[in-house]
Amino acid sequence: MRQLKTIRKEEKMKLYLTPLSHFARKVRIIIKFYQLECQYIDIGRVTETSLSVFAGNPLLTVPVLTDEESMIIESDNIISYLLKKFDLEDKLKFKTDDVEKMNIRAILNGIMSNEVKLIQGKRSGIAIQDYAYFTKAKLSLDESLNWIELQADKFTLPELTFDSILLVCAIEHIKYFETTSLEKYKQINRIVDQMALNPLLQKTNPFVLKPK
Ligand SMILES: N[C@@H](CCC(=O)N[C@@H](CS)C(=O)NCC(=O)O)C(=O)O
Repeated sequence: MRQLKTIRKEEKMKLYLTPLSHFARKVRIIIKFYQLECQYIDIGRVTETSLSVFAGNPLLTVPVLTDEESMIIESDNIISYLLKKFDLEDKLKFKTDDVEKMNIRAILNGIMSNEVKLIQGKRSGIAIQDYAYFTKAKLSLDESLNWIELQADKFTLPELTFDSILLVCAIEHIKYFETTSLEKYKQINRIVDQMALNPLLQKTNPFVLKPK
């Protein structure tokens, strides 16, 4: 029994993901930034329905982190767990109780979720423009981008922060999947173009991971 415990303790952390997942990308950037040891498990397709594929996550979503006996779900919870477990200095300014920042994060996460809805809808083969559910998701995506465009001064360039990482993950995913036009968002494009030069962000860019 004791031996079994030792073996388990030596097991690497595992991050279940799909390579292009923007939610998983946030976590991967944090793992790379702090040079943590972690094995990446590509689950294949997010449309999988088996619990075991998602390491037991009943929401059937990625990312999922497994570590020793724990299973952690939700990208931001995983980051919080990593910072606490490894007693990491919060160099990327992840921790916050600033309401403006919290709203920016909620809206960027919402953009990412609405994009998942639209992509999944298209993949299922239905004419998504004919359904109010998807029309609203697209409207919310565009309204949220308009809102973020007006918050450009809250992103402190050229410093790499969790908020700028989140913005890059959301926007580059939209660029890759062409979910909506980004042309009019001058401030967002300016920030993302500047941040995207960071090597950590470059390595996890969807266009680099899976060139079109
Ligand atoms: N709020 C979750 C969102 C996770 C999520 O929606 N992940 C997508 C992949 S990017 C997924 O697994 N979707 C599966 C599905 O929608 O069926 C997080 O922050 O981790």
